[in-house]
Formats: sequence, structure tokens, C-alpha cells
Amino acid sequence: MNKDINQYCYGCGAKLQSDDINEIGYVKKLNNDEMMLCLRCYRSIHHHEYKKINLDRAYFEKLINDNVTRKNLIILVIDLFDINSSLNDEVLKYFKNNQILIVANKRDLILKNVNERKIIAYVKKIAAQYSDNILGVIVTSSQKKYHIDELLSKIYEYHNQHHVYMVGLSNVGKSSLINALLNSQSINEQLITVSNYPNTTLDMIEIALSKDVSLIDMPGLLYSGQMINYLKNEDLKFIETKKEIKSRTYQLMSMQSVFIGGLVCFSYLKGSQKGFTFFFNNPLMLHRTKYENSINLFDTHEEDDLLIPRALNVNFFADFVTNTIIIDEEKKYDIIICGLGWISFNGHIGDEIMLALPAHVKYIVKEAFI
Ligand SMILES: Nc1nc2c(ncn2[C@@H]2O[C@H](COP(=O)(O)OP(=O)(O)OP(=O)(O)O)[C@@H](O)[C@H]2O)c(=O)[nH]1
Ligand SMILES: [Mg+2]
Repeated sequence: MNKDINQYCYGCGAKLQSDDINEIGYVKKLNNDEMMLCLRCYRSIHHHEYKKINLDRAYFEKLINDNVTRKNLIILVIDLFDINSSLNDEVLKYFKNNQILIVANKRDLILKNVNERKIIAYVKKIAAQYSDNILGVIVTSSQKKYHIDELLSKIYEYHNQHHVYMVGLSNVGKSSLINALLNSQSINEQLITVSNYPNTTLDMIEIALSKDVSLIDMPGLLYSGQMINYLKNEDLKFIETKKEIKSRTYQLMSMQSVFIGGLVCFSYLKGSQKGFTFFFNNPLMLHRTKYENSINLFDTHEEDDLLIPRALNVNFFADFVTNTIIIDEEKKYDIIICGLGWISFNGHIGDEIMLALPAHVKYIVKEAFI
């Protein structure tokens, strides 16, 4: 892989062109003598404007097939606030023959007092279901510059004279981590564009960390089970996780519901009164109501700001898909809503819960994480 960097946007990796303003990689005038930023990156960085481009899976697969060999070290970046979406076969299936280092990023979002060894053990246990070649797990925060030097030393330890690929779902923080690595090395490179919108990086971006080691930032994969796919652009701010997630606990009696913004309705249908702890992004309001009122409340507040945001195509309660969960073991549970957060509680045999979700958003019921 030898891309002449002057021909590519240093922010997103797209091939530069000055023919069509509506296509990716547009610049007013090409200039081979300097590194350039395309219009989409410029507008994203300076005006927080977003031009939607969804890269499909075939494109991602072609990049891998054309470039990655079994000798390359793979760094799988996952989002600690969304472990179960970002750590599964969606991405790992492409790297069955590679050595994999897992970087569990966005540590700053999880309570400080959560034991890091516990986090690592949880991540390792999930990863072991999908790969036999996990070299280890590093917990990082690119935002807080946490464990960036540890990541760098692991890259030097494992690169084996071959390119190192940074892969993962879109928005887990791959490009942010590379920028943090560049900063920590005081490498005077232009920074890669980062944003909370899907598919910020559009093509491979090669960064030379030293004369021996090149790191390749890859475009992220989209996973259809995540909530982000069903939000309007203007509502993405509700799920942009900037600060430590404050948990919110409700003592619920049976036949009570809690709306998570206007995105999900969690209803406790059967069981004795107990605490349910909600881990959702701070800007998402939670609203408790009686189950019997929940449909009416949702349907009559469509026009105001009580239950917002709403997912695409969910204007009325009947537009949700509903799922019943019956607890069959006494233990602490998480009900995880992919790309949104989770609800923790002590499960008792016979507890009955109903989840109303937008179609295609995936949920997982499993033993509690925190
Ligand atoms: N709270 C927090 N946010 C982070 C961290 N790292 C990245 N982010 C944010 O996550 C969002 C996505 O970051 P990117 O670096 O663009 O993610 P990416 O994986 O490169 O995304 P694609 O290029 O779309 O594949 C941005 O809003 C970042 O500011 C982190 O350590 N903590
Ligand atoms: Mg990126």
C-alpha cells in the first residue's frame, strides 16, 4: 500500500477531486505540494456539519481482502459504553487468522470506581467466544489521554515489521486514538478528522509512527443493531457520550414504565417492588409513568418535548416492536440496548419485563457487568 498522501484527504482518507462538489474528497483546487482537507472534513471540523455517507460492508471487506494478511497485527477498538455491540463477530469474523489486541476505549464514560481488572475480565470473556488469538486488552481513553503510552508500547511489542490495522465499528474512537498517539509522540502530523457522526473516516489512512511501524486507520463498520442507525441527524447529540455516565435508579412497582427519551419504553409488568438502575447518556431524559398510561402518553406528546428524541418511523407507540423478558434465574442482570445503554437489576424468578423498541434495534439480556 503506497498512497501518495498529497492526493488524499488527510482527515478522512478520501481520494481528492475537484470535479464534483457533491462527491467525496472534493477540494476547490488540487495542489500536489501540500496536504489537503476535503470539503466534508472542513465543514465537519469547523461548522459541525454532517454529510451522510454510509459505507457498505462490501467496501470494508474489499479493503481487508486487498490489504490485510495474516501477518498484520489487528487492533480492535471497542467502546466501553457499548461493549456488546462493538465486540462481537460483526468485525472479528474478518480476522480469524490474525493476532488481535483489544483496545477498550472511552474509559472516561464508566464510573471511576469500577475495577479495571473486572472490566478487562469481562471483555476477555466476551472476546474469547469469537477469537482464539487475543493478545490482550488495554483500557484507554483517547479523550483523557489515558493509557496511550501503554498502547504505543504494545504496538511496538507486537507489530512484527508489518503494518498495524486499527479496526472496529464506526464511532468507537479509532481516529481519536491515533491522534492521541501522534500527540503523545509529538509527531507533527495533521490530525485525522473525528466526529460523533457515522463513517467519518472514509478510506485507509496510513500514519508512520516510526521508520519501522505504520499504523492504518480504517473506516468503521456500521452495525444494524445499534440505535444510531435509526436516529435523525439532529438527534445524534442525545447519544453522543461526552462525560461520565451518571446512573439513575428508580424503585419500580409492577405495572410501571420508564421511557428512555422517546426511544425505548421499559415496563416492569410482574414482580415485587425493587430498584432498577438506568445507565444512559446524561442528556437522555427518563420519564416514569404507569404502564396503563404509557401508550396514551407517548401518542399524545408527539408534538412537544416530553418524550424526545423519537427514532425514525416511530411516531406512535404502535410503531415500536415489543418484547417480553421473563427472568428464570436469581442473579443480577443487565438488559442492554445496543448503542444506547443498559438497565441493571436483581432478577428474581418470574419477573416479567416488556421492552418497546424501534424495529431492528437489538437488545441483550445477560449477567450484570458493573
Ligand atoms: N467520551 C469519549 N469520547 C470519545 C473517546 N474517543 C473518541 N470519542 C468520541 O467518539 C466519537 C467518534 O470518534 P472517532 O475517533 O471519529 O471514531 P472512529 O472510530 O474513528 O469512527 P469512524 O471513522 O466513523 O469509523 C467522537 O465524538 C469522539 O470525540 C473517548 O475516549 N472518550
Ligand atoms: Mg475514524
